Amino acid sequence: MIFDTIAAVSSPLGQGAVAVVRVSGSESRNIAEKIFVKKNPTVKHMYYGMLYEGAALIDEVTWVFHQNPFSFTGEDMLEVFCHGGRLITQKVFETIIKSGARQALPGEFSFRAVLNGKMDLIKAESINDMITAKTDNALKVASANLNNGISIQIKEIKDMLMYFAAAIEVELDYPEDFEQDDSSEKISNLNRIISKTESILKSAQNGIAAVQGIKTCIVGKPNSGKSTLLNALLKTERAIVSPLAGTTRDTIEENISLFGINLRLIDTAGIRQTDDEIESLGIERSKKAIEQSEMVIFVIDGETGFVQEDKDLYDFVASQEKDNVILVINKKDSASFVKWEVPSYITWKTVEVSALKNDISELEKIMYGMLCDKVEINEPVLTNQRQKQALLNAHEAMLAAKSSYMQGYTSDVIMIDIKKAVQAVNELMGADYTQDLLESIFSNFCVGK
Ligand SMILES: Nc1nc2c(ncn2[C@@H]2O[C@H](COP(=O)(O)OP(=O)(O)OP(=O)(O)O)[C@@H](O)[C@H]2O)c(=O)[nH]1
Ligand SMILES: [Mg+2]
Repeated sequence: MIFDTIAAVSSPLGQGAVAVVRVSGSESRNIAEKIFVKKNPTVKHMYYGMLYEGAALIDEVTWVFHQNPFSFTGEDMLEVFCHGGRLITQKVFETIIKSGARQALPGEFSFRAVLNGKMDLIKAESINDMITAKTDNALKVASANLNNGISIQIKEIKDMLMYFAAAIEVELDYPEDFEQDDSSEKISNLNRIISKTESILKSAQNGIAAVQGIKTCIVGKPNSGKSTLLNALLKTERAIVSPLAGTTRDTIEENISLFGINLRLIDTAGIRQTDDEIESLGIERSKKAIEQSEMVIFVIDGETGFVQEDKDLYDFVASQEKDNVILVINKKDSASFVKWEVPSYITWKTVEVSALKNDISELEKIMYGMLCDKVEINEPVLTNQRQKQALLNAHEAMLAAKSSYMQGYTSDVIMIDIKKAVQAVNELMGADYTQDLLESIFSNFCVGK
């Protein structure tokens, strides 16, 4: 595949000893020859030299030229290690752009690596997971997949499906050599593929939780102290807090490591009856956040006690039948704190806290106790919803094929579903993709990766 030549600063912006600028594409060699005044650079040799723009000396650097296909992207690549000041890095980058490259889009290097067959899509995603990992567990999972952990398992499923499809093709081509009613062997082969798929699907939720964070929403009526609690859990002033009810209008999301568990905390708009259009939209989002969260932290304003608005919200949360809900009675430091007996119909774990005074350690312990069994991951796992959905699609097609066998359909009908299953597995690995899908995946990557 031939693309234009791209360049990006691959190290974080800011001041440091060294910064890295990467270039990928067919112009990489010309650019190197031009800016380093060096003809025919030796491949994978680290040079020390001066970087010029025309006659002007820009920086003293080290650099390496990689020839396709033996590079990260599979294209010719140039890597320049310059001094790590903001301005000097920018100048080196601009010199490269003027010499025949364009600014890379987020994730465009990895995107090319996938398109050029240097890695499958799961591995590319695991690189991003590794860069964004905030807990040891997320790092462990990402690093296993970087070593093809889950890719090997998925490839096995694909091979089993292909073998199965090949056997059916032979049978369709030479029907006289086969008995027509030997579907039981096929069903048992299909069952083996289905059960392997199911075991990967079963562990996917833990993988997603480890890498993306366990969705945990903080809900309650306006002014109960949700944003103050978010800040206390984050140990930083992230959300705006004020005595005005209705301060938070939209959901705010942040990740924290709670004793090593990756949590995706969502602060929501306080839920109440309102005619304010924007606030109503926020409340709709709050309800959606509850539906989509694995853990709900239900905050009661300890200064008002449990009022009708809390009861209405209680009914909504209870209707969701969540496993992990914690009732948090906030503002226990306040002189106006009302002691409140939790009614017997509320069976959730309950704790009194003061978000304002950061007195939340009891709450953190309860949260950890509820989730700690979710961090045990000992085998390679899928790590995001896209991957899980693709495998679910494959699973559904396999079940359809099995059901067709049981109902006595002929092999040509069953082949349609087997092909669908193969296609879904290909999508999962990035072998069968749409441009839109790939672009949306890689747009979440950083520039220069
Ligand atoms: N005394 C006391 N006041 C608190 C505590 N937590 C929050 N507050 C106060 O309660 C008020 C509302 O706090 P917020 O955190 O903005 O409440 P909220 O639930 O996010 O409110 P909305 O965004 O409007 O739904 C602020 O004045 C906070 O300082 C607490 O533990 N003790
Ligand atoms: Mg708020």
